[in-house]
Amino acid sequence: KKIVLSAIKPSGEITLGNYLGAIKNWIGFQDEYECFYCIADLHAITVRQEPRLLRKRVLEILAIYIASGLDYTKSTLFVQSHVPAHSEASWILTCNANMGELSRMTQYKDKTAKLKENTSISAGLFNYPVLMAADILIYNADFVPVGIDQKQHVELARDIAQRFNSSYSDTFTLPEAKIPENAAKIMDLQDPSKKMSKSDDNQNSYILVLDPPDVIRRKIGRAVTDSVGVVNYTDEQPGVKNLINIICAIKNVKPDEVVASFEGKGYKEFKEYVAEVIIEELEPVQKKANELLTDKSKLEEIYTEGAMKASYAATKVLRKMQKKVGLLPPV
Ligand code: AQP
Repeated sequence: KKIVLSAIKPSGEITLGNYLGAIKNWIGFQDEYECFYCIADLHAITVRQEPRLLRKRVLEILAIYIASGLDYTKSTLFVQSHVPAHSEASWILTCNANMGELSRMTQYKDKTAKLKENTSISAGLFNYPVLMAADILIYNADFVPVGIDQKQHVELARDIAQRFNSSYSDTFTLPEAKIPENAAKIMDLQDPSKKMSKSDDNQNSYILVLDPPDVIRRKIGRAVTDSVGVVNYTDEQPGVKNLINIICAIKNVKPDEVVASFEGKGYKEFKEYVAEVIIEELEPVQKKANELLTDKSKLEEIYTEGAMKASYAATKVLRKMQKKVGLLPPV
């Protein structure tokens, strides 16, 4: 079986962007591939987190994973920091990555540009893609389902893998990004020129998977549109285009069909429809996730089992890496 790995970092609560761009697409891989789905808490701490909130979110994400249809009896669901091989492999790969390629990463450039002046930038943020390369390579993942925003990082993982393979000897599978057609990128509701992000300061810019229906209606109602007043699918109307993309990703329909069904109708009606589509999609997920969150011991059981399975796979590759670079066998 081919291997799939993907992750979400608990740097905020899970957004509709994460759900449509990532989780929803992961579900279909479970029968065909051996899947590892991770909660990347070590990636989250590249930016300062409130410790109590971080712990809470990790459990929430696990609950959302399961509630969305990830099956822990088929796939390995685990927390990154529970598998020390990620950190260990990351160091070895850091020594095989170079400053130049890391400086070219657009996510790093965007994130640092967004930080307020005089905020110090952690070396972890710079090294983020190397840790991600470790996440991918220690499972010998063939496919990494991600949104388009993460494609560059997967390509870097591939470059690092190729370099390591040719400097030492064949060690890693070369991973490929798998980008969903429909939901490649969900945009910010307040500024549709940038992607929807869970760590945004403005709560109106995103829909959270656990947002109650009235909050979803309010946020969609406030979503920025334009003065054209006609539902069209065009780059000139990025706000409306984004809402159409959301519908298409959820309902699996084509933009033209959505446009046709709103001919002669205004934005108010259109937005009400968008909100109902989102609510209908998220309600069952919320119900199941909230149920799971009432029994923390079951979630602990699931992530403990996941950590064991993931460690088993990852440690095998890590040992190879250690040996090839010349470290003594572990004692
Ligand atoms: N807006 C989006 N549309 C589609 N897919 C998205 N993803 C993130 N935002 C969107 C996909 O979700 C997966 C997990 O992402 P992540 O949490 O590891 O990192 P991120 O891409 O940096 O996510 P955020 O929400 O923007 O977090 P912050 O604000 O903390 O940086 C990835 O597959 C990503 O493509």
